[in-house]
Amino acid sequence: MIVALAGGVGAARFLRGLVKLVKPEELKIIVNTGDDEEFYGLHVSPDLDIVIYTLAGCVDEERGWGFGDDTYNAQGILARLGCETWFRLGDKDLGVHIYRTWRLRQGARLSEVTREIARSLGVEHEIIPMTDDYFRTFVKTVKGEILPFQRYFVQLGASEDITAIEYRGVESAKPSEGVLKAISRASYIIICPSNPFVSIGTILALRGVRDAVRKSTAKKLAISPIIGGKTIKGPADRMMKNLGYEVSPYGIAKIYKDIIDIMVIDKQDEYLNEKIEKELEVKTYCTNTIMKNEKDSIELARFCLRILEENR
Ligand code: FO1
Repeated sequence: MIVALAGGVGAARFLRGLVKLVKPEELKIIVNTGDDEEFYGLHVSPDLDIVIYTLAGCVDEERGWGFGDDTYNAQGILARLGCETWFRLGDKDLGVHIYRTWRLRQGARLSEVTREIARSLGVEHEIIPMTDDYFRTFVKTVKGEILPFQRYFVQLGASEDITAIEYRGVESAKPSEGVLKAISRASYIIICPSNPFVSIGTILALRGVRDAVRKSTAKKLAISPIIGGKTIKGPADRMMKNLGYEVSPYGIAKIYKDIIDIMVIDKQDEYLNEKIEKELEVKTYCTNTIMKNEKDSIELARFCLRILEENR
């Protein structure tokens, strides 16, 4: 069985390839919920939705989030009513958030509701929120403001340097049911190309998770979200620089050093192979990691599965 740890767009683009090669019963996808936020009283789970919509084939391909063919009538009215609309929620997307909020208020767990949403959109692979409990990522900017992640990322456009990342709820939030067991029983663990702090770092920060990954006998592989000193999407590059890490696959390997056996990096960064292998003792492989279409995603997933098998 394979366990994948996932954030938003980068992870979803990798997973759309992986699901073409791995049967539903052989894969569990554990997704970050630190970016979750309330808008208009509705519970929005951006990374869960990004992964679900992508695997369901209904995501907006260009943006990587939201439905591809959505309209914004509800937010048009909300704007007239004087509400903030900087976080774009389409009409179809709002339908999902209304359903999620309604079911949570009925007492359902986020993991149950996620299963219902995924199934109804035709996703067969298992998508598990990292926790059913309250957990929120906050970012402290150089100006001293402490902002919820979406305010920093979307409203501010991640335009300010940060000094710290805070995980609210981390002391009490438990990994959702089955997460620790899946990690300890997995043959392979794949860390998707996601932000190491606000996507994967949140999952690993949950009680027992980093330890479970470290102790698991699975072969563990991470795909670098940093390519040629930058991220394709999101603030990982800026955050790494601000927090004192080298903005490169070497910096990523350093963050995961204790929990991975293998790093997959882009061809552009091939010159770092030796440094990662020698200094960090993490086996490193190069390939194209830029996923412009489904074919690229399948090729990268096939590459990762092949090297995991070779290293078994
Ligand atoms: N990202 C944006 O840059 N602007 C938006 O208005 C926005 C809305 C949005 C709505 C639903 C959803 O599921 C995701 C959305 N995202 C938006 C993406 C999201 O902010 C981030 O990409 C993730 O949280 C980071 O993985």
